[in-house]
Amino acid sequence: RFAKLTAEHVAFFRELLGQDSALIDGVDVNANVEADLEPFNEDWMHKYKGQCRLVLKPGSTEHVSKILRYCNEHKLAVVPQGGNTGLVGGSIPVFDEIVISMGRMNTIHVFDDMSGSLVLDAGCILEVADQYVAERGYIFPLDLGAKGSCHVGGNVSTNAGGLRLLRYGSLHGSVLGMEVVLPDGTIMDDMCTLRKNNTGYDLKQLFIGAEGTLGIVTKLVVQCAQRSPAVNVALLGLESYEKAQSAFREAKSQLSEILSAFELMDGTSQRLVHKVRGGTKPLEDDYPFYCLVETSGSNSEHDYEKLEKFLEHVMSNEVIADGVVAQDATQIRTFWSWREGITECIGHWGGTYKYDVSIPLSDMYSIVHDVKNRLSDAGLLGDTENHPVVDVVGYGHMGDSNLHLNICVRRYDKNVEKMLEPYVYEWIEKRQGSISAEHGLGLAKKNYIGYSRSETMIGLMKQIKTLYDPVGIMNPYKNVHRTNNRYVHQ
Ligand code: FAD
Ligand code: 2HG
Ligand code: ZN
Repeated sequence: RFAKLTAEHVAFFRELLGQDSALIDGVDVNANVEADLEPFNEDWMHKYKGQCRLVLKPGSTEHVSKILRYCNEHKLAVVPQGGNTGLVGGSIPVFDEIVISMGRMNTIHVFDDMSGSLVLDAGCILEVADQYVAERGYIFPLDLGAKGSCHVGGNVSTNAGGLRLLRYGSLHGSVLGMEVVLPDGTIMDDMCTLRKNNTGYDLKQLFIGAEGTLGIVTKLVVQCAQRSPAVNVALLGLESYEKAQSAFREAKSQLSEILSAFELMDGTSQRLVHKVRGGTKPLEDDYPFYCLVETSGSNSEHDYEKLEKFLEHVMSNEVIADGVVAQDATQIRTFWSWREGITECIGHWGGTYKYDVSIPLSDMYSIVHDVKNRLSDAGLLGDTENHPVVDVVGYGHMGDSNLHLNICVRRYDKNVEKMLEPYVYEWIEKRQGSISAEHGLGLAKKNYIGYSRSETMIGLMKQIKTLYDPVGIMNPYKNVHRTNNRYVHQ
């Protein structure tokens, strides 16, 4: 239903963008740009591959507007791309959609050091934005392992949760304003810098988590928080998942307002990180579970004392088997690296099947046991090359009831996939969980939305999609667009 890209289309874009470096033209068969196109056609996990022949790199909102208007009129499908670190294939074309890469739009415009509001382009790298506000005593309200590459526009479009949602809340709360280009080229300017604005429907909310299916986010206003001068981190070793739950309860009650992260890592994930990276483990012995507890407050001594007291309490009550508080900033970074490094390390053997799920805490980890047993019983998990599955790991944002179930494989394999899907989704549905806590639907989960959303809601989502994007050019084949409500059992 889309038009095929021609040299004439490319000529229009070339003239609009005005410089050769602002586009990669693979429509011209003599251009020899295969290697240049490749990074835009492949995702971070090397799992999804597209066949895009044209990458456009707009330098301004006006460019984005003119590109989309033209594409809409000529029925050319597009995929917005930020840092391309998404984990559900949302940023990769399925066929030959045009990639609109946002990296050139990376200006930080204004920071108000009274209110903490930051105005910046969607293509700014998260870490750069955080560094900018750090120099002014503030913190960007989102942090995640891909911060060195992901864009703030990509973060908002996936509604990324990250490591400190527990403290700073979701982007639905901290994004104050937004500029978006709609598929027909209309610029929606809602660059409000105020915290309160109940004037009619809050339209920007629709674009938070829309995964580039409704428009292209070009600018943002983000509410940043005061950066805490005192950050402390403790690492706990625990004998069971039940004990991890008790530790979380205690942390909330004893650390209350200074608690800024509570992350869970199972023993398998830490074994795999150690196998890949080596190094000295923060705790001497191995445990089935680890928790990383972070506090952020204003009084270093007082916070440190509080954290030590908490540690003594959970240790003397045998909630934890061992625990250690980081002694300096370097050790804090080291402790975090055992958590943030998991995603990269577990991909080391070839690939990972990823399930990013929300489940009530009491049940959260049992899915890891059930999946592991299922794959073992099927003879798919083992130590030899003949076994596609290396291991099954569970970790994540315990403070938000968000588990990352990862099946670490030597190769992507249809037999493994059949054992996992729809089994995992059915498991989650039975417990009223969510099949996508923070990574989105993308291509990976678009057919499974019915496990977490009712038919009525899916119907409304489709109406919204049709209203905003009647021609359907925005990131087609992803999210709710033209999908079945429910996976059909083979
Ligand atoms: P991309 O991958 O480029 O795009 C993601 C989606 O957004 C796509 O559908 C794309 O079309 C759309 N999009 C991108 N930019 C725009 C725009 N300007 N306008 C409209 N649509 C756009 N996620 C979490 O939630 N929490 C984590 O803790 C976390 N940790 C991660 C750690 C690692 C090591 C990695 C690799 C990923 C992690 N992620 C995490 C996944 C996460 O979704 C992304 O890292 C990030 O939010 C995506 O940003 P990006 O700029 O790379 O977007
Ligand atoms: C994290 O919390 C990210 O580290 C990535 O959301 C999770 O790799 C994953 O499955
Ligand atoms: Zn996560």
